[in-house]
Amino acid sequence: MDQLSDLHEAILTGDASAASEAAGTALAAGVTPVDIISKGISPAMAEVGRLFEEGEYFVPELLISARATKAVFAILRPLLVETGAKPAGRVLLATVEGDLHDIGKNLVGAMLEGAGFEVVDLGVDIPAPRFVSAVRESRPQIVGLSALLTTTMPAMKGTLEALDAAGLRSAVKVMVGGAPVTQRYADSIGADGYGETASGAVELARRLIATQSLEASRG
Ligand code: B12
Repeated sequence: MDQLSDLHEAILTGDASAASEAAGTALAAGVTPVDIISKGISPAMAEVGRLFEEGEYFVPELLISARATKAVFAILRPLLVETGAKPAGRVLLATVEGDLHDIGKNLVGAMLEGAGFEVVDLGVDIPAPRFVSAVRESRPQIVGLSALLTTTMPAMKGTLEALDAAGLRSAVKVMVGGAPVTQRYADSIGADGYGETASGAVELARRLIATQSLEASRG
């Protein structure tokens, strides 16, 4: 999409004001907030990740690119939530304990909001007991866990166990994601679903809500 090439460039160079301006221009040209996220921000951040892996980018570049995406989110968020329609469901979303990566999680949250879900974002480095208390408070249908480090993936299992021990496991569907996470890992820890991308997360959330309604109607 041509209107998004300036946004792509601005995120890659970490220019927050150029990114905001490019997002504004794209919106004025009729590009939807959801397309700005899925076709603009998401591939740009994937590219930033690739450049980092290849040793072309270092931590400062990553951080300024992340800051540029946050500036765009600040513009998009009110547009994503202003539909006023009945929410498609409530999702409690967070990065697990020990892990500070939030770019992917934020993209997932923004895409879910764009698809009409209500998102309760707990943030990063969230220990299992916080998930338990937040599930009690917010009563979500879905809990979404993000992990970007192989060392923090076990915290996903720990969170599932804590929900189970608190008697809450059957009250929620749990979906997991993040670069090192796989369907196989999700299955091995007993998660209800795995999403590889932010748009995949939306499909998955819809499917999990449908399964949950079906289970509820069967008693
Ligand atoms: C950006 C980044 C950082 C930034 C994070 C900034 C931020 N605010 O998030 C900073 C510089 C802070 C950082 C720090 C560290 N990082 Co880092 N980081 C990355 C990097 C380059 C990109 C991650 C990213 O944002 N990708 C873009 C997003 C869009 O993709 P994503 O997160 O995968 O999310 C998508 C999907 O996975 C999915 N998804 C994500 N979450 C969820 C959740 C659900 C429910 C669902 C359904 C889907 C889903 O949807 C998203 C959108 O499509 C990766 C390398 C890489 N290519 O992944 C390394 C990487 C993850 N980091 C790594 C490391 C080692 C670290 C540090 C330990 C470095 C250090 N020595 O200090 C610290 C750890 C800090 C901590 N405790 O967490 C390693 C992990 C290695 C491993 N095997 O565990 C990687 C792989 C780099 C590498 N090759 O060495 N990092």
